[in-house]
Amino acid sequence: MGCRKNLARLTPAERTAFVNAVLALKAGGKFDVYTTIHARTMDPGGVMVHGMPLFFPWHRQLVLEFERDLQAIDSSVSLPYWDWTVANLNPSATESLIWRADFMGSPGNASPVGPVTGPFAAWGFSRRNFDPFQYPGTGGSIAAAMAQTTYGPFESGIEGPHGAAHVWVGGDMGNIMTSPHDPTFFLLHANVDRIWAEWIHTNQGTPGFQPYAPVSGGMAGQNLNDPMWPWDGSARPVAMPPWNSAPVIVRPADVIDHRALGYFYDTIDPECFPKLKFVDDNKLKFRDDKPKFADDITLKFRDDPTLKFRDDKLKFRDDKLPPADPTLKFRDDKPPPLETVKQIDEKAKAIDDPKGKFADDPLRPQQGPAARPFILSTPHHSMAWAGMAGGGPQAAVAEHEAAIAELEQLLTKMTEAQQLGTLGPAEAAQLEELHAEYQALVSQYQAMVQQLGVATRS
Ligand SMILES: [Cu+2]
Repeated sequence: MGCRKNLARLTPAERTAFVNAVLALKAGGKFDVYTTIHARTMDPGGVMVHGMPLFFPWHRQLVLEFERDLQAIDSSVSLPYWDWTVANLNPSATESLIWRADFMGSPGNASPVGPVTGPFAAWGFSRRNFDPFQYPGTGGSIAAAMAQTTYGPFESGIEGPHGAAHVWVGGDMGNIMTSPHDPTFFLLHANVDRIWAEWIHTNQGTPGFQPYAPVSGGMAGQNLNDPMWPWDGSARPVAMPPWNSAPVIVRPADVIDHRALGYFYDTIDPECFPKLKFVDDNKLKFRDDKPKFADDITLKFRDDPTLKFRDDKLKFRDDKLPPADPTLKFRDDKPPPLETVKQIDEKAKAIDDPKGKFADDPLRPQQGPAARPFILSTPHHSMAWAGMAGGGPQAAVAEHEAAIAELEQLLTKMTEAQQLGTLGPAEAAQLEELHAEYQALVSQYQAMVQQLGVATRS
């Protein structure tokens, strides 16, 4: 099981592990069998895997066997893929990430072809003397092929650009008889394989979609359930050790689902996506009541395709609006209306006064419970207002007004905390009590204002 990554995303350790496994496979004598199998498909009477439907499934099985051979050497290794439609340079564009001295090695170093330098220089294969900052391209052709919805046009639309990439690397890679000599073959074909996987991934929900064709009635050996040499139990046209001695039957139908084969691609498979959502999700809080940005780490959102920002529960509501009120409002609904208050206190400020204090304004001193704990006694307010308070009715009104304002701030903060899920059970119970207290206080206040003969709006 493993993720096949774009070679440009390999870590240095992954790059080294891959190269070392390939070198070990070569040293153990099992590498060159892949060149032999590939060349033997060109024998008279051999299985036709180029320019034919089998192109995708046959090469999928070949490349998978190669990857499994590498994993037998180092289980951490997965086959990288080479997207040859882009340059694959480092971020400063000073270095190729594929033709590195510690990866695929250099282009051919003499014209027309010659031995390459790098980990595989001693292998004796050749490459064209291409510019490592250039690349085969043909991305447009691939997009056109990906837009096809039937297998035939899709297959031929991809095989063409694939062949162009072979020829662009040149040397051994430019010839079907020799191309797997160069390990780049497997990176190129991992990309071909990814493209087939993505095409299936894109279309598999469409009724009638066929990830492979022909299903039946096609040329012998090319149908969905026809075994593919050398995984067909035969020695036709030649015996191909080790597969002819312990035959494993592999048909196109057996390799349609790459996920069932135990590998994944970093472009489409969730197994390859980063699991981390927030770099620091232990400390991270979305709160605005006490911003301390100087102490906070920089918030980073990783490019995680599974990341979702849900907002179906979070609501910014004035909790005193009717529940059905769909209009989002940030309002100070402190009763009574401003005109009424002004008759009592000329310094009262309008609702949208820019100098007004907001509970969460980081530039102003905290006015909420953290700075000035609110202490309220309902019995005191319920009995004290009618002339019993020291300053008479006017003072009682002012006292109520101050108490209501303070209680509103506290309620707002606690309600926000509740919506954020940071309110404890004891505080939640207190919130309930405070709501009741608030409503009682407002009723008293409104009755008081009416009894004092002050005009009010409805
Ligand atoms: Cu081939």
